Amino acid sequence: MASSSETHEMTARTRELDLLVVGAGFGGIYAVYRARQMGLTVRAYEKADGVGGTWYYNRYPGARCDVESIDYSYDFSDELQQEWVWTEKYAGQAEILAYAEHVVDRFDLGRDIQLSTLITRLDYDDDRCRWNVETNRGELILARWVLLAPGLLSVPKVPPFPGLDAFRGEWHQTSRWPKEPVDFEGKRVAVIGTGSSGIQTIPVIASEAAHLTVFQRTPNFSIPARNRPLTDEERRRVKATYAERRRYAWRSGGGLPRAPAFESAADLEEDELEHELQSRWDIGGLDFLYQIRDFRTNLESNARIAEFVRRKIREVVDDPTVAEMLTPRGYPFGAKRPCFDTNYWATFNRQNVELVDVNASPIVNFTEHGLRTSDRECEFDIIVFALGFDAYTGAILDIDIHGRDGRSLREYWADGARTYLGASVAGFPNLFLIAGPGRPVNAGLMHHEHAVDWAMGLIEHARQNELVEVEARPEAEDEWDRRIEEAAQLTVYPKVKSWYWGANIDGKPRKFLVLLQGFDVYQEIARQEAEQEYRGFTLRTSANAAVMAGT
Ligand code: NA7
Repeated sequence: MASSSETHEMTARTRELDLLVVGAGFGGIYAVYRARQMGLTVRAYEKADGVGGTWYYNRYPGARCDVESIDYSYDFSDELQQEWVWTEKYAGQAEILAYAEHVVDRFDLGRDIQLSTLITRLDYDDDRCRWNVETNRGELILARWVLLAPGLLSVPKVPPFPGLDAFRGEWHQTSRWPKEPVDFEGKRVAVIGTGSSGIQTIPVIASEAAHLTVFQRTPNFSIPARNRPLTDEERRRVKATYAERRRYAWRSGGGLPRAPAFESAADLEEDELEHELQSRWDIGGLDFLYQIRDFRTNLESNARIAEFVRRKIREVVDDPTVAEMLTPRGYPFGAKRPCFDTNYWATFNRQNVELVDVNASPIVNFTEHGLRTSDRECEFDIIVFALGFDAYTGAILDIDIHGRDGRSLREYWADGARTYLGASVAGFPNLFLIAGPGRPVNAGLMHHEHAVDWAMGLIEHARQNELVEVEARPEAEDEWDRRIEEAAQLTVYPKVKSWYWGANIDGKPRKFLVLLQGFDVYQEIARQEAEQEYRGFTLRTSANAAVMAGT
């Protein structure tokens, strides 16, 4: 990491870079590695005082990855994947953060990562074909290329409840958890929100607190993760075949080394379906989620899986009224991101846990000692918000970005995000997006590696052809927009309000934010784009001279 004396010196001067990277999560870390390999001068700017992005911030009790640890890791270095020892099937936050820090140390990337620095503004200089970049520390950086990797789930949804200032107890957001442990022992605690973060943290908090009240708005589908330690034998087997495992993942639709066992649940006999679902339910996690290919496109198939999960809730939860409150209805399984849990449903059998449906009893306001719902007053020592994120666009739009002719990205995206390939935006030359809107659902680090490699391929193309500017064409963007919309309409995703289309944030435009065509399909499109010399881009050799016909 940059030492404080280095940092002080850096603030005193203007810096010139080939590539400026925003963020030092897994995307930003890999970008620094790749850029250095290409001989570019590069520097990543990270607002936190440590690397790791999501895994730096989400330190809440129970935070764990929903992708298996052996797959939620970089593929770019076989030495790295052979050396690193994952201890659990689904790694916890601390272990993933340790992995991120290890990668930075192992490849000596820290000297090109500047911590505790927020990128506040980007201005494209049309004449010089470069970006002028400002930080919150008064630095000015001039960069030929900018790569935005500020995280797709990194801007927390602000608690929208009136009176929070009046509350005299402690309150925390799962996604801004303090480094020091929060002591729940003997405390009256509230958790608001039952998405993935809420579902992970509720069982842990319940086991420590004197009393826990869970405020739920929408019941969620959840699958037991059945996390467990990995054995030496499992690790040995994976390491012996890592290359093959990765190859398989690269070619898959989900970016994971998994093939569904069945095409559809719709045409299986009742007994067979029950047997298959149960056997994978017993393994848990991704084995259950990815067993049937068409669950996100075939409503009949989907309904049978959904009903199986609903029955599981009734089997576990003792009180039928509570079981019914916890049961997701009225939207398909997988239309919101399904959660993986450890003892979530069983937690509601504990004497110290209570469930409140905020649709029946809306939260009216916070008070000095707790909160008031429409029908009662509750007192709490600690309140935990697990309200989700301004996904995909939040962190990008937090930066005041001005492209060609001063065009503001906030204005350009006022009706919803538009990109070409999820990688580039018309009017914002020489700027790449790594994990923003318009890409396939992100299942981990290989998505970041692909996004960075592709951007670097275009930078290399520019270097070889003496291009000063590359910029997505508006028509290519229109076509990409249509593709995203059409792909979404073939699935169950639009059938529920979710962060996949901005519906969790008041005032955010409703527009589908991910490409539901699979990682394999996306890679093929991106490969062809490169092979056809970036037809969707305008390429310029000087500020005003396009080198492609028709531009
Ligand atoms: P999510 O999945 O967006 O979940 C947020 C939860 O908070 C969800 O249950 C929301 O209910 C609830 N919420 C949001 N606003 C309110 C208000 N105003 N009142 C009551 N409840 C509210 O975020 P997570 O952090 O759990 O997970 C996000 C992803 O991060 C996850 O999928 C992983 O990929 C990592 P709603 O469903 O909107 O009714």
